[in-house]
Amino acid sequence: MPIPNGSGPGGTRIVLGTCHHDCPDSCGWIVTVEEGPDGADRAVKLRGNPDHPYSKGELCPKVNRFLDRVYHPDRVLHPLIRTGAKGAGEFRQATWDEALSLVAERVRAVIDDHGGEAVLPWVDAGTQGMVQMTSLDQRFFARLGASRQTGSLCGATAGAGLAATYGGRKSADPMDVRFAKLVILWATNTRLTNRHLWPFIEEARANGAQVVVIDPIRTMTADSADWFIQPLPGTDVALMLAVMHVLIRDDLIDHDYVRRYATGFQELSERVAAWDPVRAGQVCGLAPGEIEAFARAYGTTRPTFIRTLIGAEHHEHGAMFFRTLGCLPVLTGAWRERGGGLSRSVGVWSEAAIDDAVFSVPSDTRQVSMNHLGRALNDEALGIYALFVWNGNPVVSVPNAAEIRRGLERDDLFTVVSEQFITDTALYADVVFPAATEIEQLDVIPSWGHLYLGWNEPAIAPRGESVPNTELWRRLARAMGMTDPEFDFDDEALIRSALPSVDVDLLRKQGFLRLDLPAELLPYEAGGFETADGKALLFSRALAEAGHDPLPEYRPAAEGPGGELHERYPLVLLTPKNHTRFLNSSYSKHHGEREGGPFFEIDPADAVSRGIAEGDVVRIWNDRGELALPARLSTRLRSGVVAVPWGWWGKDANVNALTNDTLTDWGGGVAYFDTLVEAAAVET
Ligand SMILES: Nc1nc2c(c(=O)[nH]1)N[C@H]1C(S)=C(S)[C@@H](COP(=O)(O)OP(=O)(O)OC[C@H]3O[C@@H](n4cnc5c(=O)[nH]c(N)nc54)[C@H](O)[C@@H]3O)O[C@H]1N2
Ligand SMILES: Nc1nc2c(c(=O)[nH]1)N[C@H]1C(S)=C(S)[C@@H](COP(=O)(O)OP(=O)(O)OC[C@H]3O[C@@H](n4cnc5c(=O)[nH]c(N)nc54)[C@H](O)[C@@H]3O)O[C@H]1N2
Ligand code: SF4
Ligand SMILES: [Mo]
Repeated sequence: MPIPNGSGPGGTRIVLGTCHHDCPDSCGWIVTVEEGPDGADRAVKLRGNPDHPYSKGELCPKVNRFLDRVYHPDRVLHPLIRTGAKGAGEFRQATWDEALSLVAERVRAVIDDHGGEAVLPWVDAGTQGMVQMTSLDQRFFARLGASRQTGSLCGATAGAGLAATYGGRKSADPMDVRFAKLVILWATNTRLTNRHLWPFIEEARANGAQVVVIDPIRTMTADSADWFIQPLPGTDVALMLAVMHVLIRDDLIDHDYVRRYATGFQELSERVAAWDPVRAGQVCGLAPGEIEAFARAYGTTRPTFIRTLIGAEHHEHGAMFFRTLGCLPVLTGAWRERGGGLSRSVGVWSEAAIDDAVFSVPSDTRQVSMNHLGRALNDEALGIYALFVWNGNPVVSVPNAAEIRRGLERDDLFTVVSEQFITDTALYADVVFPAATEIEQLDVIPSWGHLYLGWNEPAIAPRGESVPNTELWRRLARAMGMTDPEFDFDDEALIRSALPSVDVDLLRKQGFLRLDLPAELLPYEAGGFETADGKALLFSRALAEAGHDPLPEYRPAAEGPGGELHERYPLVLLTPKNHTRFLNSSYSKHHGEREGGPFFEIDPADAVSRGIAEGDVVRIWNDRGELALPARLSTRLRSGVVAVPWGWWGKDANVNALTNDTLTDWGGGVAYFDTLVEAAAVET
């Protein structure tokens, strides 16, 4: 029998929740709560909910220890006011009233002197819960007339790329991968970043499917694949063009599907005619025979399931990657079958269930890219004088960290951070507000990796004086004299109002609820693309009008091989997620020792030519910054490509000191992975 929310044996209580992390898996969890010696509830166990249809009772190495985070001695439990220099991390404890008054007074002064747009909110997905990620803040900042955040660290470029071909962002149900006969994990490290999908892939494999991984790094997922294809970073579009070349040349096209549901086949055919596997192989660093074999496998197997997430969007031409990838299942008609098509994010389905009118009021103030935080803070003409950060740690997660630090050090900038810990960003705050953790706050988690909404019941009261983000906005709104009745809504009222078509009581009782969608989700089985005529755009006039190539095309990154900087900085630096115990920039401070410290991975040939030996401390640098890290000679990488795991904090470990802040072609993301560096052993 499913475990209902609230029951529990012998004086304990069982509380159903959902992992809030920015992770596609949105696992269901169960918290066991006991009355502690002081009479207050204490969470004593947090485990996976075995009834959850997707995560099936398993969590992951970091969240299995989530209670360590909740009860960690370093938790911020009271409001803090800065006493030392910015960045020094010297604070004194303050009362909520004092901290709120200070913020209200300083923000009013900024607005009086410089106008509302001198205030900038910066939020990421530290919790991706519906009300605790971003809700009442939208109303609060709109009332201030603040600048609006635009762009995205994650997802928007991929979504915009797919939308350029499909008109929308629908995806195949990830769980349907189990019906596939060919599974292509293209620029995604499933076993690390999407681990609960792996059993479904194994199910496909047990039924005879072949698993292909396409990645410039031989990741743990590549090690588990049947076929690993290792192109040079940022060259996949050339590979896709050659795949399409072979599909058309060998007539592996579903002509009926293309005729009915696509436009521009003729133009695309002419474009890809020039991209035979030999030419693409030169660009990608792959043997033409391997490209031929892959293209033929794609064109002759059914169903074929492409799985991709975010890795490929962190390039200058990231949107073009997804726009081009979207063409492949159209050409073969792979969308027709369960287990076919392409799956990236299914967030579009949960977004459709959310009516966010209660959260916001219209605002047409200027927009500032969250990826250019450093540039914005250092731009006198832009004039940002107050910054609010919550659910994020931009010093560690945004490119060009040195520039961000420089901006945060400004004496005339007033910075407010809501956090659970003193992160590298919170170090620069004038005021830190203590943030509740997920087991201390109510929310609904809309997943982007499966089709279930997750309920998150608070298991314990917020520790110390910490509060959920919604409560912070309510208190700040009152302190600043705002009177919208919505600021009096409690979290449950916000949730109920934002989910008009969802049976919230059933969701709460079960802990999860499948979105109201057909059991067999075939989004583009019969076309129905979200374009004007319902057809996929192999050729896109809209792209041409926006100044892009109307057809899929490969372009090298400006900061990449062949570019101007390459001579000085001959190594391409990749900085993807690499640790099972980290979630983005979270946990590295607390689980770092168990992950063995940050390191610099380099191919043995590249190491030898630079006099670098295993374990040597290596200086890695470019015009933006430098790091010194121990070398790991690694056969996971091709020559000319190096890697540093991302997520570590500190001036000497944060790899975003080096990364490229060029925005992506469209979609507002950023080109972390088009970064060039040079490296040398440090003389000791
Ligand atoms: N070099 C490089 N950089 C990257 C990436 C990469 O692959 N390489 N990946 C990018 C991607 S995809 C992403 S999504 C970003 C993520 O980057 P981050 O912003 O680092 O994301 P998280 O670690 O998920 O969360 C950030 C903070 O949110 C806080 N937080 C969690 N829950 C709450 C809450 O309820 N209230 C409040 N107030 N705070 C909370 C946590 O304590 C944490 O410090 O980084 C991007 N940066
Ligand atoms: N354990 C763990 N799990 C996580 C996270 C975490 O920090 N730790 N973060 C979560 C978040 S916010 C996100 S967005 C997802 C991201 O999930 P993924 O997209 O799966 O992860 P990434 O590490 O961003 O990138 C995946 C792969 O893309 C590859 N890649 C980079 N450039 C290219 C390219 O040009 N071509 C090809 N073919 N491959 C390329 C990288 O080498 C990497 O192996 O993971 C989530 N899950
Ligand atoms: S971080 Fe991801 S894998 Fe881990 S418990 Fe949360 S949703 Fe599941
Ligand atoms: Mo992300």
